Amino acid sequence: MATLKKKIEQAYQLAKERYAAIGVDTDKALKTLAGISISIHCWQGDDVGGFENLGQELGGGLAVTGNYPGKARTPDELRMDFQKALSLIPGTHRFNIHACYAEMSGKKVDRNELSVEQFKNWIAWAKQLGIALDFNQTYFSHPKAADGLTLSHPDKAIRKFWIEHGIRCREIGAEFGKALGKTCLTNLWIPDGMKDTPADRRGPRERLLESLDEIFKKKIDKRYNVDSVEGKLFGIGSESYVVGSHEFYLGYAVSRQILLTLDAGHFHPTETIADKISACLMYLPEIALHVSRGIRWDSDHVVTLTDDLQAIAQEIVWNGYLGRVRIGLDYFDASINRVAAWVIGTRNMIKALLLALVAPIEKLREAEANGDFTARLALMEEAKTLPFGAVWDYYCETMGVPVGDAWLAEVKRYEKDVLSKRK
Ligand code: RNT
Ligand code: ZN
Repeated sequence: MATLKKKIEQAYQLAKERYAAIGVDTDKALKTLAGISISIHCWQGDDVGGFENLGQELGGGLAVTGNYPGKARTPDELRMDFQKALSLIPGTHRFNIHACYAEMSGKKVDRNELSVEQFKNWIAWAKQLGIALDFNQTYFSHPKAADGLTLSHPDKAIRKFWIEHGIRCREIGAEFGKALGKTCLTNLWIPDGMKDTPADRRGPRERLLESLDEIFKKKIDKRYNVDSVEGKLFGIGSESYVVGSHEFYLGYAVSRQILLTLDAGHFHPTETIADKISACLMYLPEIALHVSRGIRWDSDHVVTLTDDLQAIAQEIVWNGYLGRVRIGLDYFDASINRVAAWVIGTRNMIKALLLALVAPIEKLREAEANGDFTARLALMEEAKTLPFGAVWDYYCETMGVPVGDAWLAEVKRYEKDVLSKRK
């Protein structure tokens, strides 16, 4: 009887022939796939808690639901959990941390005074793993953001505090980039908005624009850090008005030539970000994504292999945008095993990219160019049942990670040995 490894290889050979018949080179697709890094968000590991211990509830209109046992309580636990997740995900990926994951080592350092000091353990760890880091300013879960306003706050002193925070984080991002040899993306999202109909939509936007210009005034070497701004439609407590809306930031990013972050959960429920990618990239050199899955609202569910996800991957791959789209994940589910949540969402993102890479895009384009929309639709539908699973299994096997649901047993073991002992 052939070993499992042998069977996976045999299945791959058959699949490879099948794909070759429609002009798709699966070996080449897998090579490309291995070069794609996903920026995996730290905050799935501890329900967006962070380590500042300000005694502050999660703020900024963000909500995590669920109380599955075993969440990371310390930076070391978070690092350990993430390493477990990484061992079950094929490829080399990035870790995306928030400013509130600073390690204070006994000192109390407020957000406007943070420096690389508080992140040196993160850097050392990333270096040891050979991964890159991304970064985010934290404009929530803080007394000075308790009223849900930060960079657009009417109080100048509060704005100043948050402007300082913005600058400090860009400096820290640059240190990440320098230390790890991979450009850090520092992503700015603020919760600012209003629960009920505002009388003044203009003032806060003018103040936000001014604050952002202050933050981005300091020139930082683009080899080390690049900046992005992330808009949103609404949040909890900001249902009627969000200062940093999509249009606001699209205009801002284009006029300042910085990156724009499109979060899949930040638009109307039936609006998807896939179609926005090629439009934004007409005017921006690079964009960033927060791939998420909103259910009825920006609920940040674990990313699954939906049509939406596949459409996002197709837009990136088919348009040749792999070098211009920084793919990041953004979800937080506290109702299931958090390591599993990382693994499921990231493996799905990678699967979606692989599906796009092995699609018969040449044939689809040809049909479209010939005005043969019948063939385009027929080929797209037939492609859905090609032996993709065999290619994916082979990828996992050759990348040294569990094939199929074998990773789940690993996570269960980790839960039993480690997570369940956390009280
Ligand atoms: C909030 C934004 C933002 C956050 C993280 C924690 O709606 O999506 O990206 O999820 O910064
Ligand atoms: Zn986001």
